[in-house]
Amino acid sequence: MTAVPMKAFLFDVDGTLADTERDGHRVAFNLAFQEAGLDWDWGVELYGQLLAVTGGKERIRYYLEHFNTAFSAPADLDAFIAGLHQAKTAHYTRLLAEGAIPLRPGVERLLREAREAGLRLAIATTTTPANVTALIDHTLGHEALDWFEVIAAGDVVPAKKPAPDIYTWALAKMDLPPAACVAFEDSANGILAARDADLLTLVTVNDFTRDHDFDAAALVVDQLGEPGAPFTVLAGELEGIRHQGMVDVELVRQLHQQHQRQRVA
Ligand code: XBP
Ligand code: MG
Repeated sequence: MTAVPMKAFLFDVDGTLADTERDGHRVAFNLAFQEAGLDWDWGVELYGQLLAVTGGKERIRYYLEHFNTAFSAPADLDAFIAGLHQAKTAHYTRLLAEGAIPLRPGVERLLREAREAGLRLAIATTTTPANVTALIDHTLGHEALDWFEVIAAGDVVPAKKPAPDIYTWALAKMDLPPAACVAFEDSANGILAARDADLLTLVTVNDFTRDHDFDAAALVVDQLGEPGAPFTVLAGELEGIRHQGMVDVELVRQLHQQHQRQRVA
């Protein structure tokens, strides 16, 4: 087996590019429920539990099956959920347009560095495609959508994370082997998906995911870091790796090389 050079970064969206869940998705779900005359209210703690299931439509169904079993569901439950979810997406994209959610520290820096270094970029997320477009549009600007050669999102694969399918789909579109790529994730479901797609993965945790199991991650940090605002390493080895307290292309390249050497050995 020969070592493969690093060619691309694949990014999760929610929790990784931006902290979208608590003040974005959760709020949008609640607005959609209110609008539909439902008295459902997803507080922060309940929402943390509901995040066990990826995908908004799947999350609503999970809520009904496990947290609101008394609700008498309409005959066409699929259509009912789809309607609620459509309204939720409209609220969510409006919140993003209002500038409610910034990118996480270090995200724009790393994306720009990766582009300068000639790395290819992609997105692999379970969220709805319109949400990805809105996030990029209202943070990096519309042209930045072209930075990503593949945006793999939503229902493009039926099995959402923790299934590896969204990553496998993106890799096939890019015509790249997993060994040439590095994934960025924030959650247990995300790392399982990336691991089962054979991807080396870096994790940035957030308040909802801090206690998740990240055994499969090459490195777990609290954030990507910025000059003068370094990351804290939560798990993983940086021994023998030169770094400046930030996840930058050089740090990721060294981790990738280390991983390649272990694989080839
Ligand atoms: C996170 C998700 C998404 C969002 C909601 O995805 O599970 O379902 O919470 O978005 P990731 P939708 O971290 O993979 O980006 O309502 O559009 O599904
Ligand atoms: Mg995520």
